Amino acid sequence: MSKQLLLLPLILLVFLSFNCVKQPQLETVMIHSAGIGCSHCEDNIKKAIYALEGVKEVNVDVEKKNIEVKFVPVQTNLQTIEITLTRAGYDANDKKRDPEAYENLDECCKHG
Ligand SMILES: [Cu+2]
Repeated sequence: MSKQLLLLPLILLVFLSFNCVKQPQLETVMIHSAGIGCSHCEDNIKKAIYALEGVKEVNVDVEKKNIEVKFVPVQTNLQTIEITLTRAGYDANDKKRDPEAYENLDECCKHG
């Protein structure tokens, strides 16, 4: 058997194991929350969402009141993230904030 023929399965094996450790495909969602008003809101939101399993990245646009979340789809989903936001005192798309959580926010974060 030639050397080349022996090398082929080895190359295939390396290639396959590379595919196995490949990062899972992330899903990106955009959530609108009218309650975002200052950088303190940004901290609150990041803290709450990063606590969820599978969340890889959270970006808050305070001016546009948008939250971009990147996550592993098998570990969490949009609905879970939205509910987490409402429990932190913030509206999330069409879901209304938890009034009690809102009352517990710092005064600077109560934007009506
Ligand atoms: Cu705030």
